[in-house]
Amino acid sequence: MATAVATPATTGITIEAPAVSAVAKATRMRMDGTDPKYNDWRDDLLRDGYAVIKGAIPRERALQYADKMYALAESFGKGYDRNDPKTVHPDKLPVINEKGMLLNYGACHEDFVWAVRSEPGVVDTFAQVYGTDDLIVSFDAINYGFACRDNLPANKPWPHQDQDPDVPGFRCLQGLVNLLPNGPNDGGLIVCRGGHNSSKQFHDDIRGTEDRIPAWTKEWYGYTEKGMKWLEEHGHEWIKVEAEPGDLLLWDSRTPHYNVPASGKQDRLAIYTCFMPVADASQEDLQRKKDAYERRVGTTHWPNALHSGTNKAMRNGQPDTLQRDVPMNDAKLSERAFKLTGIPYITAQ
Ligand SMILES: O=C(O)CCC(=O)C(=O)O
Ligand SMILES: [Fe+2]
Repeated sequence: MATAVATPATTGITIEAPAVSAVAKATRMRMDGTDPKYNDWRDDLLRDGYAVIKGAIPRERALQYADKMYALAESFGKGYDRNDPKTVHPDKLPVINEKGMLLNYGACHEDFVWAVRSEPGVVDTFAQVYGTDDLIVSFDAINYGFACRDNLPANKPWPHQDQDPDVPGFRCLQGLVNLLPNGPNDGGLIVCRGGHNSSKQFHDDIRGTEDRIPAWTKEWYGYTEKGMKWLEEHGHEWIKVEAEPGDLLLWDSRTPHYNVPASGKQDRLAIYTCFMPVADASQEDLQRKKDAYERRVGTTHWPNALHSGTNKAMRNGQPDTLQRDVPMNDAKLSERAFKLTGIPYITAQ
């Protein structure tokens, strides 16, 4: 089947990422039970496996990014209109999975997505965790958690961790920037409090005793009913994280989590932002990352581009009638944002 290629508009307003401020860097967090007390959100992260950094992006700017994100969904011209809840329908939207993720169409390289990734309050938070400014960022999805869900496929619970269960210890810190008011009924991230600290014990207990949920990558593990029971028996509670526009949510990749659908009238819009020190990536990783960047495709949340995606959107097993190989508004990267692609750290050509 032939597919029409939508020509992205080039007249959109380009958001340039603000400059990153200099922050006093602590040493790298150890995340292994030997960290000192920090008297800030880092203590929450260590204790609970997740933390909320309030106002990482100023509220007004977060709302502007939300506006851009709505405009992107409308730009496909399929009929979605943010002011008409009836248009929250798969036929009127680009391909968005039941979990709310827009994975194709170059969306993860839109200017506003890069602007969010390179917001000083976001980058500096990760710099504080890792004790370095030399960081790379994932080219991860953006999430439309629509409130009016009558015509959308169900988003059933998918408790998981985004880390190989056979490789214990802290390896990756995941993040998302929340763009709209996000209360108890507004959908979004739900985490199993303290699950990161029980992770090794959990996997040692459960390994080989259950039928594993199939995973497409080693860096993913799905919690079965048996696993969920274990977490409950070990005193872990599931917490729906609440946030304001501009808050940054962080979680340890060992912490069990998933997202829940909205049940009220408020949409949930989020942009995943996951960073790691460039020193933790190999030159091969950086080459793969460069390739993903140049093709404007996505990655998973792993910033070392372990896997990269495709911009080819598939709808019900067929290529979508609308395709975009490049973003509607390609980002003009600041020097700091460009460093986050990892490209300047490639030594061999
Ligand atoms: O949307 C969320 O809050 C969580 C998403 C998530 O768990 C993932 O992308 O792996
Ligand atoms: Fe996840």
